[in-house]
Amino acid sequence: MRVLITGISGFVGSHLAEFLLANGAEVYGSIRWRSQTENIDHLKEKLKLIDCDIRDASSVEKVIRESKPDLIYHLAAQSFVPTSWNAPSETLVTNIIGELNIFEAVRHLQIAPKIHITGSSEEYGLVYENELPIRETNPLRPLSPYGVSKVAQDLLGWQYFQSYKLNIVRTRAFNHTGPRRGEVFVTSNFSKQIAMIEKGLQEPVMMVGNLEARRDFSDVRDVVRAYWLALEKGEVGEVYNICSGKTRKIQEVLDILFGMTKSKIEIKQDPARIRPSDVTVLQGDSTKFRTKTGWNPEIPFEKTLEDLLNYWRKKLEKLS
Ligand code: A2R
Repeated sequence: MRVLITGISGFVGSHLAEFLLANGAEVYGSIRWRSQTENIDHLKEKLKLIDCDIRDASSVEKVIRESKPDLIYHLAAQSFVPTSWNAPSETLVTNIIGELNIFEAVRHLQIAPKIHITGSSEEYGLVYENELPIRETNPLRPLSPYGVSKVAQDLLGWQYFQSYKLNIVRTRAFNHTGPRRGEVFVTSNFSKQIAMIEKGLQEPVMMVGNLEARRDFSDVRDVVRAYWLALEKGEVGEVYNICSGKTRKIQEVLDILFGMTKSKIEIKQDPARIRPSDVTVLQGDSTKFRTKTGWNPEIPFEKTLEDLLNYWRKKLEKLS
């Protein structure tokens, strides 16, 4: 089985690569010459990495021609919601045109890989209390340029399946975290700050944003297993939510992490961390996916946070 992962050097890409290698796949990955590769350095010997910028059609065609994939996991993206406010144009071009380039290359090369399109709960955006938990049929009312880009990716996947019968399965993953999560994401940011405080590299003051938001968290290792199952057992043309179905306040994330450190830490609100419009509650319903594939999340949230905190402790240890 030949598999291409775009954005393999990212957080999810590195975990998916680990999962696929452990399951005997031949793994190709797209990276850019300036990509940070620390997430996949431990796998480099086993991976076939090809230089590619997904905004460039010829570059995308080359990576697909060279890898001849049976499966494509399209993860490469501008993946961070706050950045999409500062760089909306780059977000839209990378996420939408990048995906278009993949579809067009597949058509042009006349191959028929299964393609996984990585959507997001941010597509749902504004959700009313009486719509919870969110099913795939919920209206899409994105509240950020990132959310809009993911809606467009999702609909483009639907359209290319309808128009050209490309074998596309779309998922909408809710929040996922774990070791190697970028430090701009809340769970990782809190964990890093605690590790810094423990080492005396930061005053014992935790900078926070909106602690009232409620999110539906899963472990990234459960999520990459879901992505695998989406192409194994999911139906082409369909879209599936991937989530735990349980929500936790961001305050609760902080409380769990504080329970894992001996440091006494003060909390301080940072206005820069409050978004222009934020989603209050995101709670998903993944019944459709579970019924189709038998997937269930297996890793408890406390274990996910513990592994993430230990990841940061180890990383700071290496740096010192
Ligand atoms: O920026 P880089 O060179 O470090 O690579 C990132 C890659 N990427 C690109 N690759 C090729 N051409 C581009 N123009 C381009 N822009 C970004 O996407 C990196 O390898 C990956 C994104 O990794 P993360 O930011 O860690 O995202 P994560 O959490 O792994 O998300 C994976 C997917 C995305 O579609 C998200 O929107 C979705 O899951 O939630």
